[in-house]
Amino acid sequence: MSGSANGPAVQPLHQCWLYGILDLGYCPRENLASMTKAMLAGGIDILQLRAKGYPEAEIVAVAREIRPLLRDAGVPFIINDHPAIAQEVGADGVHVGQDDLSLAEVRRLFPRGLVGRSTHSVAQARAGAAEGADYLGFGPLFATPTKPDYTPIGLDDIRQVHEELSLPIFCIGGVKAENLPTILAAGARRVVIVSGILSASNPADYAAEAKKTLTNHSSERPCAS
Ligand code: TZP
Ligand code: MG
Repeated sequence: MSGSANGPAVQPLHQCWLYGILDLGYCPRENLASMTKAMLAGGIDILQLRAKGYPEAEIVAVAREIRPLLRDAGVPFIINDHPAIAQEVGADGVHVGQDDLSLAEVRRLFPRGLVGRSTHSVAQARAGAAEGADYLGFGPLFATPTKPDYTPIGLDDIRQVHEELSLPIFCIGGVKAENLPTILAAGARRVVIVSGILSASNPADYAAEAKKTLTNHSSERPCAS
């Protein structure tokens, strides 16, 4: 655990393998707290609130509802797209895409937390690392209804991006418990799973299965980043 600008210790990024996203497109408002608890019970290491198209006041309300659950679990809480909301609710980090603010602008609005950047190519990943992101998303590996307008990049660049860059990289897009071994064999170390967990009949069990695969893999390769 490491200290956070916003209170008690949270798990450091280098110990985060399974990144869960609480995407409001998959989870009705009344189930958000129970879904968060299920994700935590399943062992997710870091959680993002993604609320595309929601009014800012609603995102703040949801963030305030789930914030204590994550703090109690020592799991970093990331807000998608909105550094000012991350600052307002005392989140541990913010995640931005290629078309969002520059890292400098994000850090001006949200000075002390983690900043993640979505990347869709090796060149974008290099740029994200160079501009000082704390971690990267890399994908979508496969076509996914969660982010339908993006061309999948496949598995071929995963090894290269990990060889070149030393910050934590979370592979994303169509990652499921079932294809995780293939993705890890292609060089991935960390992943984001959205619909796989949120649409599972038992989200906690689903996350736990993925987490087990990830931790077994990382313990077999302890020196890799
Ligand atoms: N960024 C790239 S792919 C993606 C995001 C947010 C969605 C991944 O969702 P899923 O359901 O795990 O494919
Ligand atoms: Mg964005």
